[in-house]
Amino acid sequence: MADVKKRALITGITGQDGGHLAKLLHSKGYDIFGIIRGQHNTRRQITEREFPYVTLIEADLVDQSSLIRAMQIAKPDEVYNLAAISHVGYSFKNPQLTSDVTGKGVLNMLEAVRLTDPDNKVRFYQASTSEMFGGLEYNRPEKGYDEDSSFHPRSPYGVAKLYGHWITTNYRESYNMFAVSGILFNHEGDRRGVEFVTRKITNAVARIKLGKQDHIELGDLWPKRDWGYAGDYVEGMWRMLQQDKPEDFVLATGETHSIEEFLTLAFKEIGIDDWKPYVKQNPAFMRPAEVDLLLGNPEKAERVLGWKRKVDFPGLVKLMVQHDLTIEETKI
Ligand code: NAP
Ligand code: G4F
Repeated sequence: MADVKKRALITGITGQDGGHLAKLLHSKGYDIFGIIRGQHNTRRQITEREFPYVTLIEADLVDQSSLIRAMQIAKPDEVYNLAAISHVGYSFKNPQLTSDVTGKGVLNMLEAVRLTDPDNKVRFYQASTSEMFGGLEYNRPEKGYDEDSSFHPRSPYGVAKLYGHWITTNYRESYNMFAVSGILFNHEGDRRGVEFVTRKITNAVARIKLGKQDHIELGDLWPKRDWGYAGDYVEGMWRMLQQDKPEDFVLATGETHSIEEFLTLAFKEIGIDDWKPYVKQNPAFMRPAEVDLLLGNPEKAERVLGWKRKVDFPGLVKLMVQHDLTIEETKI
């Protein structure tokens, strides 16, 4: 008998991780469904063009009836809940919306799964985040944050994600669902939005090299992040849903670097050793509360999932700068 194709439903298909995950699942032969929101979504056309094999379903994380409909259409084996208001700075300006989408939206999706899957056949992935840990001021693990570290979120985004994290655990324990959270540290790449600091830098560096821009304005440069490549991280998400039992996992590189270090490598890539004349600090990009340092311990994911990041920090910066140079060279 021929193998039956697996079916996956991805929320956040138009985002960075949604794109990487769609490619990965397509390479594994899945039938893929993606949730797209809004009647005038500017990313719809580009998504349809890039991923002709994805069936788009109109739905919104704040509208549970739309999520139930999406489940009925997709009939998925696996649900990847990647949709969120994901920008930490934005979440301070829109805290209630962030709470509704990034927090309560997870409950809406879990309920949609529970109501349409009485036999608990569906496997559910929740996109949790290292932002829930809050940084060294509150939490000082020796080898980096792991699955047992305590939480102390420092933004409306982090607080909303913590709700999503615990409600996923609660549905697993209450209803025996295969529902897991991946606690992912920062992951970047050529699909990263320009509103995030790494892509903002690599895009500006490319434009400076081509004479299209003369400086970049940034907020604080001292925070440190554990930065990996998004393409590596979606592989970890998929592996979490292939396990025999539902468990949460940290995905991280185990290294941490400051924004200054990122700037140094990015400018070196275009032959500039001293980036300081090209960078201005602007308080508009600073946050009311900052996470000083994030460092993850991926030991459990490496041991149980056999997952390991492939792209290292210099490789990530290079990949992003080179990609932006190519894009900017062909733009008018
Ligand atoms: P992203 O690029 O910002 O994508 C977010 C996605 O959510 C977009 O597709 C967006 O769709 C969708 N969305 C927003 N509001 C929605 C709503 N009300 N209903 C349905 N869809 C909605 O984020 P990402 O970097 O791919 O991250 C994926 C997930 O992982 C997010 O939950 C993020 O919080 C989490 N995470 C990310 C990282 C990281 O470093 N990237 C680390 C840890 C956790 P539109 O096109 O309509 O805006
Ligand atoms: O690139 P960021 O906006 O990412 P942040 O805040 O670490 O959040 C990302 O990673 C989380 C995982 O830890 C995800 F959950 C979340 O969804 C998102 O993907 O900022 C990184 C650092 C911060 O300390 C910020 O204050 O860069 C600092 N920064 C300095 N200047 C800036 C800027 N951040 C942005 N976005 N823009 C600036 O101009």
